[in-house]
Amino acid sequence: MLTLWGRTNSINVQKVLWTLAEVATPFELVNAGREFGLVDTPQYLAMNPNGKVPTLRDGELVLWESNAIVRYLCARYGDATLYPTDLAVRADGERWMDWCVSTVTPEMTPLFFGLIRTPPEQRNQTEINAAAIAMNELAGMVDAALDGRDYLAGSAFSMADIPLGCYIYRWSALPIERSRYPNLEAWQARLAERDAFRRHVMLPLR
Ligand SMILES: N[C@@H](CCC(=O)N[C@@H](CS)C(=O)NCC(=O)O)C(=O)O
Repeated sequence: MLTLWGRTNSINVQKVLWTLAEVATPFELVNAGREFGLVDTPQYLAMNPNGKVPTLRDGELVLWESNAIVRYLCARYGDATLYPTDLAVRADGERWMDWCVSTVTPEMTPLFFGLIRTPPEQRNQTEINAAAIAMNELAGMVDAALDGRDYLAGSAFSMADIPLGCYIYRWSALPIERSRYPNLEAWQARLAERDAFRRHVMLPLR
């Protein structure tokens, strides 16, 4: 049985919970991180020296970095569309997964923490405003990429949709000004048809 360490309100853990539900693989969740602690214990640090969640164990394999876990689960337990066997389709999708970490996460982190986890009187409104403008532009790039295609890597739902799906949901639920992006909204509506997405990602922000 697989073991996942994490907490259900962590976006990086949500990616993994969503993926595990897509591949319908049983697992045990061990609460870890923030209020649950555990991540600074020697036992946990021996598995994940970052002291962060998520961490996944599958037999001998212990894995951290949420996107690496998503890729692994899709390759190991998914099918030829979830982990595309066509290398061009896979590369297309992997590009969006990497872009999510390198480009979207640095804007979404101050936005989410500033608005959801920081009391109003302690907020850095200048930082929040700048991140909101940057995120709106990035969302526009995703909207343009989705013009004429249903999913990020083409016509089928794949692992590529998971990390950005989590971030775009959060962005769309934040109390900020956003442009209307029809392709992006249609893609979100498609994701919202998936039980796994609704169960693990479409949750109140906290
Ligand atoms: N790049 C890492 C980031 C991991 C990360 O920053 N996790 C956050 C939660 S989203 C964390 O562990 N925060 C500290 C905690 O929960 O105690 C990944 O994608 O897995």
